Amino acid sequence: MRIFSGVKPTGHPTLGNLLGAMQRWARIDQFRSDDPGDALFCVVDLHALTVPHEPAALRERTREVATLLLATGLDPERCTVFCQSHVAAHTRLTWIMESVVGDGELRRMVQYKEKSARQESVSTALLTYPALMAADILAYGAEEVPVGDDQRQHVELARDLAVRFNTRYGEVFPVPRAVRPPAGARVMNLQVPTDKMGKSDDTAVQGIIYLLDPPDSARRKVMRAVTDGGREVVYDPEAKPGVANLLDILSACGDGTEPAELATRYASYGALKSDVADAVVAVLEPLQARYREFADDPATIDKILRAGADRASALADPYVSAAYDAIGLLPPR
Ligand code: AQP
Repeated sequence: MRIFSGVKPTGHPTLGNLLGAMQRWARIDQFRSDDPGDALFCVVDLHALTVPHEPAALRERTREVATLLLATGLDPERCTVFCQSHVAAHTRLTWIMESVVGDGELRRMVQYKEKSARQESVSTALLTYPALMAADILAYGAEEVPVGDDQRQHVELARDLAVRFNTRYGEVFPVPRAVRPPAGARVMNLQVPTDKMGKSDDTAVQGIIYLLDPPDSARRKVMRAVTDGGREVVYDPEAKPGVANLLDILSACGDGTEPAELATRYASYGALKSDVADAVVAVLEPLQARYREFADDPATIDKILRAGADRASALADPYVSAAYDAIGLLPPR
């Protein structure tokens, strides 16, 4: 079974990225086989070009995200950690994916609608982003894609494209499926609990916990989280999105006890917030300590990314060659 997932260096990674995806990737890595080619985790830097960006900031964020991936506990001996732009297979396969996806399908993607509505001028790359994401997944023949809820629609499209390609041109790609975490699949902004906690969101930043926030600041953000009317602690995401978000965070940071079960343990919002703050700080502190160790050793990060890209290329090239062949492109002789 092969697993692939990625994170965009579009901002400082957040608690949402950790609980919805990165923390889970590190656990998968610990429990799986010893073949490092079975699980691939990628800094998807090409995806960061779909929105306006500063080149110097992109380079910095790419390094930060790669370092954080290792700090979560991903072991480069047991999985493959690399940068998307270092592996040519992603862009080579994107063109093939663009030839099988309809423009209507791309325009229907929720993330495209939301992000294009916020921008004055929209790049073609923002529209074709899901074709690149399908290529990211299919280039490795990945079967499982562990993601947060916001990426499920894109994985569904990758699934459709795999089936369509295989039906039209012959079996090349395994059909992937999205895998969601049991808790923390959609961490919401602490100030606007109806909005996702997003790393590229520059509004309501007091509601976003960044993974490298000083613990005191993270604690303050939790204690100031918007809660809902009434006083009763119940898990009701519709009627009480603020409280439900805190319970989800507590569940994902802790031992996975169901949020509804956790709710029964609290008689006040204050006690709940205080436990959520403790739980968040308990997750962030060791992560930040490991981050600092890796950040002090950039040569090791470079070496890990280089080895990861070499391994990833070797795994992807046969799928890309098979797709080029199946679709009728003459192989070089
Ligand atoms: N709030 C979240 N809750 C749970 N999971 C989340 N993820 C992202 N936000 C949350 C998951 O983290 C993985 C990497 O995310 P990404 O880098 O692809 O996307 P992002 O952080 O959503 O990216 P942006 O650029 O910052 O966009 P916005 O501003 O829309 O948030 C994915 O598995 C994702 O599901």
